[in-house]
Amino acid sequence: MSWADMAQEDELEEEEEQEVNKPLINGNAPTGEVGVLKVQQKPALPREQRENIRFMNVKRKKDYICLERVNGKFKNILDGLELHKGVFSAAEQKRIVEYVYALQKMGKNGQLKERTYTAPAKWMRGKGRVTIQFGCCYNYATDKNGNPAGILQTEIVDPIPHLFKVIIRRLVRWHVLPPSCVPDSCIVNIYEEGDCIPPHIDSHDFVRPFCTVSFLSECNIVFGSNLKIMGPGEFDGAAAIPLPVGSVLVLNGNGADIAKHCVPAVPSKRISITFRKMDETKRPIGFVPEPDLQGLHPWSYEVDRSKRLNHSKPQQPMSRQVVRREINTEESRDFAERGDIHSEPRYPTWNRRGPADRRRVRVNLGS
Ligand SMILES: O=C(O)CCC(=O)C(=O)O
Repeated sequence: MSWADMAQEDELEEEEEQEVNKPLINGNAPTGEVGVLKVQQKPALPREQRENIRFMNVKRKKDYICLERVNGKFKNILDGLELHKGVFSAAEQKRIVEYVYALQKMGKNGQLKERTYTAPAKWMRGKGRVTIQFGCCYNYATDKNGNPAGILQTEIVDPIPHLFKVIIRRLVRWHVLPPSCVPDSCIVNIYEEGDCIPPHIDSHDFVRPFCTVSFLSECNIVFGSNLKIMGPGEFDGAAAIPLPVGSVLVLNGNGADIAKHCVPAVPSKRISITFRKMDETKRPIGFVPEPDLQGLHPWSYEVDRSKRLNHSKPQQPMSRQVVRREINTEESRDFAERGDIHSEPRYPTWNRRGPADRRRVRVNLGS
């Protein structure tokens, strides 16, 4: 990784450091004046080691089960889903949300390309949400011009913003998305209270897996081979998965292709960003892949563990890269043996939460 790349990766963490280093204001100072209590120290560990620790602490759930009869056979319709919790810290979420608001403002002011920003013409419960698309223009359903659902290859939208590329790089480095599936498009969904996304299966103009990152408030995403519309923004399905803020839901396998998914009318404002890689034959005409999203590699767990143990030693970016490459070779062998390119240490099984959302769905698969 070059110094320039390291500087970019720093960006999400920078916000966190600023929060930690903020002076604490003492409103009860004896003179009635505002006093500074103390200035907190910079975190003792270098940034990279802090990031390693956070990476190692991501909680991953990959064992979702919900059996439904599909074409006469029982299938686990949630097979292939993964929830990665704690991928973005509170400070990082704040930074991303503020950036989304800035984009929304630009969209409203006509400062983004016409098809980048879309807002419902008139707000009605259960009728859509604000969307901001980058990389490609995507139609969820056949539009009024008769264009079918999928990527509109002749429409132009803005390219993926820098901050979202920083997010993408983390998703690959932290083993959330495989390096074979580096997203080259994304869609920001801004849900006001009562907004929803109706039942759908993502178009195969996008390869699998793809993922969605959650911000601002937790809500359920509902899955089922047959999702019923119960009312405006109300849907009934076989399974509901709570999406905590700062988490990433990865959709693959049956969870992406057999089960439909939807987000029923949200109880409070929420933002999600869905990251997807386009099928190369479906890219917009003239699309040029982003050079700074090429050649990304997941971190090696082995190197990270040994670095943590040796964190008193000075870090040399060049030698680090060499070591990582060597260990990565072993790691790939290890992964190949287990037949799991998306592998990681095993985590204890999560506690199951009771069926909290019985009214709408039969199973709630919270942690
Ligand atoms: O908001 C979400 O979490 C889901 C978004 C989604 O399904 C989509 O963008 O296709």
